[in-house]
Amino acid sequence: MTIVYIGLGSNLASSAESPRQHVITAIESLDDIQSTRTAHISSLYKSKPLGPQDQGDYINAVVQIETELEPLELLDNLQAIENKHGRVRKEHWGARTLDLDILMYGEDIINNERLTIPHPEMLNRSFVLVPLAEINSDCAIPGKGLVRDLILNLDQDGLEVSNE
Ligand code: ROI
Repeated sequence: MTIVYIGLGSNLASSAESPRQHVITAIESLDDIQSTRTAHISSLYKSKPLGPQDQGDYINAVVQIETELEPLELLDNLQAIENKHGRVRKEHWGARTLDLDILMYGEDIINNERLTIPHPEMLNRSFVLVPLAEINSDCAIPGKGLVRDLILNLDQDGLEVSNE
């Protein structure tokens, strides 16, 4: 059993669901993955887009799961959930209906064509580290340090809990 952290993000509605609804139903889908259970769910956060500004605000969250799946098996399951939510891969750093990222997989450091873990961008992203610290205040990123220390250096402009 491995403890894994998943980052979720959405800023695009589909015909069926708002960004908030995409994140909520994705969290439900995580618990349906084989040999996997959900342990902790952060609040939903509203965040300003990182990258191109001609896109809407994001809803972000982080979930801690426990899984028996190998990293690439887990990735396959996450991509199936993204596809179910109508995820279309087009513009790099553009709007998306649903993004599911494996942030950390236990203490593992993984570098292959499909996965870089710990997620290379998470250190710079308050919309990842703040929800992560909410569900594990002692969380350490392999090779990088404590999440609560890393947060001190980050701009948290426009990040707010949004449970409306
Ligand atoms: N910006 C925010 N605020 N939240 C995200 O989840 C997010 N995801 C992305 C890019 C386009 C980099 N910007 C984001 O992939």
